[in-house]
Amino acid sequence: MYPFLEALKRQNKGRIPLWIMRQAGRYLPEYRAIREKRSFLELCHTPELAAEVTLLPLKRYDLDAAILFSDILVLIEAMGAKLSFLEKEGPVIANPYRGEPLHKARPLTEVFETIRLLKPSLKVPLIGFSGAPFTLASYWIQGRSSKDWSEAKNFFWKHPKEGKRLIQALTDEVIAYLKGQIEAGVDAVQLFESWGQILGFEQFHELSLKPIQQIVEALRPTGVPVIVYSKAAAGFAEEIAACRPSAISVDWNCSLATVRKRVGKEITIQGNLDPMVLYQPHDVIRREVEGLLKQVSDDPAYIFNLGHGILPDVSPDAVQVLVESVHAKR
Ligand code: 1CP
Repeated sequence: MYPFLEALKRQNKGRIPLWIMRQAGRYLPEYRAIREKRSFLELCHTPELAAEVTLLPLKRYDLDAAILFSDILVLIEAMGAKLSFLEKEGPVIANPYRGEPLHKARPLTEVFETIRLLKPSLKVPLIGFSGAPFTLASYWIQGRSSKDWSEAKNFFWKHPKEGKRLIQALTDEVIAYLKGQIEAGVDAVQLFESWGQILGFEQFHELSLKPIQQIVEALRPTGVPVIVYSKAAAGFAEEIAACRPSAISVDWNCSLATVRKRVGKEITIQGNLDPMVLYQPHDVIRREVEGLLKQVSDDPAYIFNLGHGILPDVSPDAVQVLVESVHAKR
């Protein structure tokens, strides 16, 4: 019995399951040591290394799930984007998308191999993932991260036909990619929609929700639970729940109790501690976790997580306090 999977079936009576977005990241000294010798993309593309990095946080902490070490952007790289990661800047694409004909992605066999390597050594469920189509399209068009994503937004206004074609192609690729991960053995998958919040109401429906719904429907026959994380989009909680994923993952600018009232009982909720809490003194971390968990104390359909990825300079000791505080609860 895994509390993480039980919670995804809305019947967890065990302890509150906990995992942390970006749990195998730069806040871990052992991760930084590996990164001194290897580039980030090299880690993503080498199964032995990706598997080793996936396991790092589980060696340190009592976590209830592992998440595959990779990045959402390897899928558009496999479709032809020339991707690199620059030290201070993050992802950069040398050939941003301008409406060219689309090619099928190279199968990401190294990711599937990582999953196969990991499965026998794991004592907890393994989460696979993909970026949601709109977030992937935004990086591909913009070519890098952005505050306003004006290039990406403009593309969809100026070239609606090409925009729709791109989103459909990405939707098909995400489905195939996640099916491949499921065949290789992941126990659940999470969709990351990091930039949906830049869209207006109607475009959010068309470019974010519709493809997410299509992906959820396509994966339903596999029986593997799908978690949808749409950052800064708790305003659309009802609409996301209506896509009928197993779980909705929310960031910190909403209350879990209110979200539960809005989405009803037939869906699992994941979240939503503000990652900044981990910079605070240990007693503040304990207090904030306690306050958060009061809202979900007997909820059989709740998974603890941060509201977004853990930040790179958080102290590993703060994470220990966080894990202990959550598990002290139930
Ligand atoms: O070592 C390094 O310098 C790389 C840092 C790093 C890491 C550890 C990046 C670069 N990506 C990752 C891993 C990663 N990214 C995982 C692995 C599993 C985990 O431990 O959680 C996952 C699931 C992601 C997902 C991801 N990548 C998202 C969605 C979630 C989110 O943060 O909103 C996004 C937007 C990316 C793009 C990306 N990759 C890396 C960075 C710094 C970014 C974000 C850039 C930006 O802010 O726009």
